[in-house]
Amino acid sequence: MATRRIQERHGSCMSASAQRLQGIQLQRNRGYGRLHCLVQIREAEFCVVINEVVNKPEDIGDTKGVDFLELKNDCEQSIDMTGWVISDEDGKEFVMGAEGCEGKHVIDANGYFVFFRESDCSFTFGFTKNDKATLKDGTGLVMDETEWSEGDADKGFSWSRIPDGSGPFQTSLPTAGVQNVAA
Ligand SMILES: [Ca+2]
Repeated sequence: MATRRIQERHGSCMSASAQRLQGIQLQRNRGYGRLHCLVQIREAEFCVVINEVVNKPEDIGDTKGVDFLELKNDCEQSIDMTGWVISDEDGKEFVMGAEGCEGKHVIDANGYFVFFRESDCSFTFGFTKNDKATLKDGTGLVMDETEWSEGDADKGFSWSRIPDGSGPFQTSLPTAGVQNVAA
């Protein structure tokens, strides 16, 4: 599975736009250049995961009772997620960096990025008690996905990775923009 995804990524890398390849220096030696590009893309894109989802919120701090989805970047470089997509089980989609939101979806190195439902430049569809969140990059490849059912994240709780970025999803306490906390 891992090999297949890397090969797909290689192909998308070689056909990507100049903007997408910003910061990547292809070498004159084509063989080396392809390898270099492959490594950079993989490093950049597998850094970001879905870290937390809240679908039946209560007013907690600044979250004000809205669904939210938190991404986590586990790498030492910021990543421009323009063109990336968040969707739910029904296939409703939100595309980052669309008109009016250019440059607003950059996740800091080792940082969090939180989308509050119906905030500026965020998703507008709602997550339900039985649902799924998917994160895709600009080429349509799935970066991360999580699915939950009733009882996993009841009102007042969230569905998040413990520990952040790498652990399995479990019932947790809502922690928008900060480290996850088990329930
Ligand atoms: Ca969190």
